[in-house]
This record gives sequence, C-alpha cells and structure tokens, in this order.
Amino acid sequence: MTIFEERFQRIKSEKELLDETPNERLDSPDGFYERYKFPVLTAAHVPLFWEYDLDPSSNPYFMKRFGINAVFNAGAIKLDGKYLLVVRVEGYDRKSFFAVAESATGTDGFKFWPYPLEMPETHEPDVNIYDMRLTAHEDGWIYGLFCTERKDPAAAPGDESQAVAQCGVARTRDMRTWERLADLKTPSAQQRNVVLHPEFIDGQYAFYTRPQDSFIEAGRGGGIALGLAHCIENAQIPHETVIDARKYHTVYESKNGQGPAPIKTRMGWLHLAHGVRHTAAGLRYVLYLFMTDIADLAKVIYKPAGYFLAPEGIERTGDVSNVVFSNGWILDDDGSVFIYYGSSDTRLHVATTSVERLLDYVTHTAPEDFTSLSSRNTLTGIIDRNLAFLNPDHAKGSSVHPALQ
Ligand code: M1P
Repeated sequence: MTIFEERFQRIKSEKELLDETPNERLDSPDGFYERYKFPVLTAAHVPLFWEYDLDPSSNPYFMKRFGINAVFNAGAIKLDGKYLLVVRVEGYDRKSFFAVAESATGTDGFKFWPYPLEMPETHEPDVNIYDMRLTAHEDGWIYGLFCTERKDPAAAPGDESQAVAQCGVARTRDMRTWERLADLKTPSAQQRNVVLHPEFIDGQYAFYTRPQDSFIEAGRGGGIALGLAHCIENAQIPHETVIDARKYHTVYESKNGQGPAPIKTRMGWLHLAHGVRHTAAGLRYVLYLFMTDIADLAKVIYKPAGYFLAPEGIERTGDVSNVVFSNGWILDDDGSVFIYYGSSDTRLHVATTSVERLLDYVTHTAPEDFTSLSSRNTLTGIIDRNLAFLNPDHAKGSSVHPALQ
C-alpha cells in the first residue's frame, strides 16, 4: 500500500466516523439549557476535498494543501426545514471566510456545502471577514452583517497589526447568491458585532452596534447601541444610543456585544450578548441575556445578573482561550431554541432550550445591584424563601434543621 493509500483510507475512515457520530444531550446543573457532548463543528469536519489534493500523482504523501485551523462563531437560520449555519472558517493562513453547513437535527450531522460562500466585495477589498449575524427581515431579504477588517491606513510605519473593523452588509434570498451592499457608516471610528433588527422601526432599519475607539479596546466607546438608518443599500446611522452599557465590576466591564438578532416574545425582545472582562489570565468572554421592551427597543426591561453561559471543560482552551461567543440562534416552530456558540475561537457547539425557559430565566433571575452586599442580600432572600417553604415553622435567623443542611 502506498503512503497515499494508507493515509487516505485512515483519514477518510476517521472523518466518516466523525460525521456519523450522533451527539448526546447532557444534563444541566443550571437548568437554563442543555449542552451537548460533542462540538457540532470543528476543523476536522470540513470535507477532505477542501484540505487535500486527492490525486495520488500530484500528492503522493496525501498532504494537506490548504489547512483549516478553526471552525467557529456561526450565524444561524432555519430554512426549508434545514438548520443552516454560516460558519467562520479560518485557514492556517489566519484568514477567515464563510461556509454554510446544514443539518436535519440542529444538534448533529452538520455537513458543509461543497464550496465556501462567495461573498462579493465593495470597492474597498476586505482583508478578513468574520462573525456573520443573519436576520430574516420583514422586507423579505435575509441579511448577513459581518465584520470586515482592513489594515489601518493611519498605522505608524512598521506597525503591521493595527486594523480597522467595520460592518459589512450583504443580502440573499436563498443563502447561495449574495448581494453585497455598502459597508455601514456610523459615527464611531470602528465597529464590530453589528446586528440588524428584524423589523422596521418608524419605517427605518434598526441596527445594534458596538461603537469602539480602537480595533481591540472599546476605549471610551463600547456598550450595545441602537441606531436607525433610512435605507439599507447605503446604510448610514447618524446617532448611536447605548442601550446596554459596560459597567465596573461586571462580566461585561471591558467589552460587550450583541449576539444574534433578538427573538420576539410575548414579553419583549430577548437578546443574547457576550460580555468581556479582564483577568490576570487575559480576557474572559461569557454570554448573558437581557430583554428589551417590545415597543421601545432602547428600554432594557430585564437583565439577569452575571453570565448565562461561561466556558467549561474543553471550551476553555483554544487559539484564544477562555472565550464563548455566539452570533447565531434558531427559534423553532415548537418554541425550542438552538444556541450556537464558538469556544475559544476554535470550535462550534450547540445548547438547546426553549423560549419559555429563557423567559423564566430573564424574568426570575435577580438583576445586578453591583455590590457584594446586594448579591449577598439576593441570596439571603432565596434562602429565607426556601427555608420557609421547606419548614413553615422555621423562624428567620434560627439554626437550619440538619435535614436541610
Ligand atoms: O477572540 C474573541 C472574540 O473577539 C472578538 O469579539 P469582540 O469584538 O467582542 O472582542 C471577535 O473577533 C470574535 O470573533 C472573537 O471570538
């Protein structure tokens, strides 16, 4: 057997096994959602015909000719009964591009379409594109908003790492053919994590933005903002109003950003977002939820304290460790919700829950009051109620019955 044949057979069998392994739902200590045993997509899931030259005469060692480094942060939509993800695929060369993967279940069996998505460019070519948020808008189009990154023309000579991030805008009807529109213009120097709201507001397109001063740091900017634009083809937002600000000593003190487009519920718009804080080990990214008023998008009506989903187990390590990031979720007809989240800029996972569970979570989890004392008081209130429920004769402050310890 040649080297080619041996390696090809082995790698092909491993890939088939990976593709056919069903996922397993795991128990949830929190009760907010259920995680799954395996990531839904990793670099190992891309088709062999992407990475390898399959011709033994030109690839006798069966080497990769185009290595895929990571597969993560995906936009999500359900179309024609299929769960579709627009995945951020990153090559060994660090460039990201988009590729669509589809599944019949939403939790396993994701298969990439044969070719990566062809995204047209504007007059200013993109250097790197990533993190698409999909919005099925009431105007009839499916929009994909994503980050387009280019070298900062104002970077000092020799500085090869300063970039400018802006929001790229594209639309499609079938997920296959995309029309690129002009990049979004805002009052902010840089933009990332921009998301289109699914409905018109006062006849205008509404955007969630994340104003930022520089490429990495939010600086004086930051916070999830809301802005309106008269048209989408050359969208321009004259004013951004921060609706969910950064705040000292929270899980979103350094940065935050809107996740996918919000879900409309009977109680308000449900938002999934990421929050970032500094630690001695670097940045830590977690996910949190909040809800805005159904008629007034700028009004946050519920915001549970702390995180909703934080990196766990293998999620904690990767190219950028201690990160969970979500830019895609799907609300199914039966009210179930599929939350797709990338871990440590390396792989993609799913967690499943339902709108009713998320409503329960946002409306019954206490909000932040920003001090240790108030957190302690929130907990004391829960303990008091529980002890009174378990033992109606229990007097506040008396010792706890041993059976309840
Ligand atoms: O590396 C972590 C994340 O960093 C960026 O998010 P943010 O702009 O909020 O810092 C994005 O590049 C995201 O893709 C990445 O997962």
